[in-house]
Amino acid sequence: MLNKIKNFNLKDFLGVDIKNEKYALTDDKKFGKVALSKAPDKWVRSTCGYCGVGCGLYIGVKDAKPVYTKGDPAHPVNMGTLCPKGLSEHEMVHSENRYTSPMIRKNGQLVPSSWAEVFKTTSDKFKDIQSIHGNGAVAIVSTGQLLTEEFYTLGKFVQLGLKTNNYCGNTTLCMASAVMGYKQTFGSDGPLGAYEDFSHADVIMLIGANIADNHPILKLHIAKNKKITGKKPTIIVVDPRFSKTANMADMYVPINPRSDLALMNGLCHIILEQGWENEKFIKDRTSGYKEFRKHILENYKPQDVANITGIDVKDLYELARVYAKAPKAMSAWTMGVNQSSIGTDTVSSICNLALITGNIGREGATAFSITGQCNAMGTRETGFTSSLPGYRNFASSYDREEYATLVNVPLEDVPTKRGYSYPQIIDAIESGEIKALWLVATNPLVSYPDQKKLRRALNKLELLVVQDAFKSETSLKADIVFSAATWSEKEGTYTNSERRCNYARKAVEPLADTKSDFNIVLEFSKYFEGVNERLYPNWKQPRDAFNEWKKVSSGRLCDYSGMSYELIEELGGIQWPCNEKYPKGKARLYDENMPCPTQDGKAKLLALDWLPLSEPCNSNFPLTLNTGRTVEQWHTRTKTKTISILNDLAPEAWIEINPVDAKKLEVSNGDRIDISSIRGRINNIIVKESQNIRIGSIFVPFHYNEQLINTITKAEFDPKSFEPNYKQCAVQLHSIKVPNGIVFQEGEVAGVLEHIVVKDENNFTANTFEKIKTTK
Ligand SMILES: Nc1nc2c(c(=O)[nH]1)N[C@H]1C(S)=C(S)[C@@H](COP(=O)(O)OP(=O)(O)OC[C@H]3O[C@@H](n4cnc5c(=O)[nH]c(N)nc54)[C@H](O)[C@@H]3O)O[C@H]1N2
Ligand SMILES: Nc1nc2c(c(=O)[nH]1)N[C@H]1C(S)=C(S)[C@@H](COP(=O)(O)OP(=O)(O)OC[C@H]3O[C@@H](n4cnc5c(=O)[nH]c(N)nc54)[C@H](O)[C@@H]3O)O[C@H]1N2
Ligand code: SF4
Ligand SMILES: [Mo]
Repeated sequence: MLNKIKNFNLKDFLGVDIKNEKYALTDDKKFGKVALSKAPDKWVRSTCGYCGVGCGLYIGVKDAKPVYTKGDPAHPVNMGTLCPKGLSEHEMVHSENRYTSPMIRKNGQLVPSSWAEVFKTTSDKFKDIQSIHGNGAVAIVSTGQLLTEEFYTLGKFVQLGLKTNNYCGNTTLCMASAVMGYKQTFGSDGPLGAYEDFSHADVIMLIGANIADNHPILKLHIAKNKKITGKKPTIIVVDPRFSKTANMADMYVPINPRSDLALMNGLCHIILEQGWENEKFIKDRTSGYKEFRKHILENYKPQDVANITGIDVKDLYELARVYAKAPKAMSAWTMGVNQSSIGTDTVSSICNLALITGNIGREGATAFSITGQCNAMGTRETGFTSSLPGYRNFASSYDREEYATLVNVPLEDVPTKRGYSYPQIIDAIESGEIKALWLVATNPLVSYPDQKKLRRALNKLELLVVQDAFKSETSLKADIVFSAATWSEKEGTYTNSERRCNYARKAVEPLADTKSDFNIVLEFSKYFEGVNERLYPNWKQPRDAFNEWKKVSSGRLCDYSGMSYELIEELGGIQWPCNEKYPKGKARLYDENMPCPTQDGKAKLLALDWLPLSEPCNSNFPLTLNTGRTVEQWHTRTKTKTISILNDLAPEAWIEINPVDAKKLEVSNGDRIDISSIRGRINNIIVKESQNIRIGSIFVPFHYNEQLINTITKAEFDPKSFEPNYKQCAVQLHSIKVPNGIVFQEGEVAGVLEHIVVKDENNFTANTFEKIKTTK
């Protein structure tokens, strides 16, 4: 790869004479491929700020504004390519939806203010509340979308400055189950694999991950596989919905909603029964095998698993054979797995399957959690939410002492336990225990489940502070807005799904009276006596935070000590750990030479159980609601709704519904219907008939405030990770002709796809979808 990078001619690609071909800024104006009026004055090398893939790009700047983005051909993640969001990213920076100054609520109206006024008002109120109700009465919820330097600086301020441990992030809505699953299996968080595993695996099993829409650039690494291995990998897609990604599959597994844990246990059962396991690997590298084996053989018999998952016994055998017999098999998952009330255990069950077949720590053999936001990893590592910085354990006095010494704070300042998680914070606001909430780069009034409960809680707050770059639904309800700078206006690092730390250069100055999140925290801390001097001695720029983070992470699993901004740029990002032993980083964790961070250095095989849905369909709410994303929109659309090339393609929400169910409602494509659950109702959503969705299920994207699907989703959380069960709840649909919705006949249940679908030769057989039926 490095050779390829060196040989690549950037000049030909960009059509500009870049002075330093490796990672240059240029002010050359000769642009062959760009209209002269749009030709940037300079190109600045940076990183995409949307998703966890972490693509390298160049930002074209003209008249001090970002006007262009181009994929960085020298970057090993995307090799010059960008997805539609990356390609239009410059457009959001100057959208009309940006804040241009801090805001304060006066006489019920949000009006422009000064930094001095918002900092003074907020700090006075925080101090007031903390002196009356205790430090914990101020809570903070942040995000996976700041730079690592910003997370580290913010976390330090919250825990060691404000001294509240009621600190969590929107990552709890997203990656928390992967974190806790990795922790309980391997002893620490940390995605095991690398993107190049997609290029080397014989079998790639994607579970609840619709990469075609949500991580499109990963497909490039799958596309390289045939070139490298000489044959096409077998792609297995496990998803109750025939997603765009399922179109790429050789084997599509139409699993019943949220039955993945049972599927994994069932596959393990067959593998153990058939003797297909890797005995040596199990003996040398895992613990807990005896108990695990007994549990699986006794409780997950193929017929029982078939009943739970809706996958035929013979198909289960075929799937187990294909995975177990592959020299290199990898699994990768995202929200179809994490966002469940048994998400943590489902993650560990995927790891169990990889462990008993020895598919860990080798090229092409891994159990890989794909991250969502651009810097979900950064916040996981720098910590202060579910762990102390550097994956240190709150409960370990050694870890606390080491951290206190490294950053020169009194030991008693370091929290001894995790505070409330995100949903617990919302509960504590509702019960009156928490009085002030500071939200940083997250928009819960669209993204949080069970909006009625959330709104009840937010109404009880004495102070809501929102730090956002855009006019989000939540910031418009705030008492105070800290107007943030955003991507391209600030400098620092993002760490992607494969633990690759990428450098994002600042290309332009922050818009109007906005400040980078780093500067906001640094300056706000000055309003608390002695805090700035104590926590940030002589800090002026993100590099100061990065240097401390290098020190704090040194010797830990997520070791950044060998990195520098310069080396990161030179190598096209660096995968941690990076230290004396691995000066250029390390592609994958837990290979033969790297024990797991458990007591015995081995990974744990865990005996885990599937649980049925807590809200199964019933006669009033006979359908299962699945929610998720589309390629054109980003989350709550603060960044994408003003970009016409994206928004025009997906301007409003829709209900994806099987034609059989549409017929029952007497509706067809383009009609509008209502949707309800026990928690609420939303009106007038457009119908999109599709064979891709099974009978008895519907899919609605969650991006749209105008058709707010989180009014309907359930506030049910995984007890280990606190992640919401966003992907399944019971709903009804109402059309004009059938206002009371679908009624099932006596004994009739929602249908399933009859068989696992295997691609013959090049394509799915034409009758694939004829197999969809309603079972009686
Ligand atoms: N365009 C775009 N890209 C994004 C984002 C975005 O908003 N827009 N967001 C980013 C973020 S933060 C994240 S977290 C990722 C999310 O990326 P993904 O996880 O790929 O996204 P989702 O659409 O939420 O859900 C993935 C799939 O899970 C399936 N699913 C539902 N229930 C089940 C189940 O019970 N079992 C299985 N196996 N599958 C199930 C759904 O049908 C869906 O196809 O995307 C990132 N990339
Ligand atoms: N029903 C349902 N709900 C879901 C999901 C689902 O699949 N189904 N997925 C969940 C998941 S995985 C996620 S990650 C969440 C995402 O949910 P949110 O975190 O609420 O989504 P975003 O729209 O990304 O919010 C980020 C906010 O940060 C602001 N922002 C952008 N750049 C900056 C910056 O540089 N600084 C600051 N201070 N602010 C900035 C944006 O304007 C935006 O308001 O949604 C969750 N909600
Ligand atoms: S795949 Fe993700 S990181 Fe890459 S360009 Fe698209 S949004 Fe940006
Ligand atoms: Mo996410």
